[in-house]
Amino acid sequence: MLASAVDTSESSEDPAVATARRDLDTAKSTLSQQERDLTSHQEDLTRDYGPDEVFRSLKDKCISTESGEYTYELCFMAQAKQLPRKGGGSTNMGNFVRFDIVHSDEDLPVDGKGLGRGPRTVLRYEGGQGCWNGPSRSTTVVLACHEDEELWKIVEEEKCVYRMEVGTPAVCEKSASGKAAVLKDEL
Ligand code: MAN
Repeated sequence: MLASAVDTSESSEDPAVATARRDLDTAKSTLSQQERDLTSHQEDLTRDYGPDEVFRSLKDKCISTESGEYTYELCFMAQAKQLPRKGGGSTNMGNFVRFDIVHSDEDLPVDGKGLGRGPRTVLRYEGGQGCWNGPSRSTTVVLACHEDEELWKIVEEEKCVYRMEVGTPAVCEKSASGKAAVLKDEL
């Protein structure tokens, strides 16, 4: 009896089957990536980006400034941090929890980098790193109209309770032409 000329071992899979198997693997990984993207877009749509979604443009944006021994970093709708200038680990000053409004009653400095008078939008950050013998760190970020994002001022009002003053075009009133206009203080 003649030996069969056909090799039936698995290693010599028909090339068409091997191609189909590869295509299937690629399609599966594309599908799972798209499922992850879908979940993240769905989550994004249910998040609060404030009145008229004006804060959507600030998503994933961070600004920072140096003050005392720290660099302070603020990521809009995310987290506020203290980074020691000498190096070392950062301290979480709170995670964004909600929008709020406070009434400001201050003279505007000559350079315009301040809160002025009137209702001002606030971003509240809570549940940061625990303070020794105290509460977990929290930060109130008061926003005022400015041509770009700038962290003007940072104060620790009480131990582990911080307040930042920040300029951003996101809170400027729209003029008739739809362009951002600097808010004028009313007496
Ligand atoms: C660190 C900083 C300070 C804070 C103290 C509290 O040094 O987060 O802002 O006052 O811890 O122990």
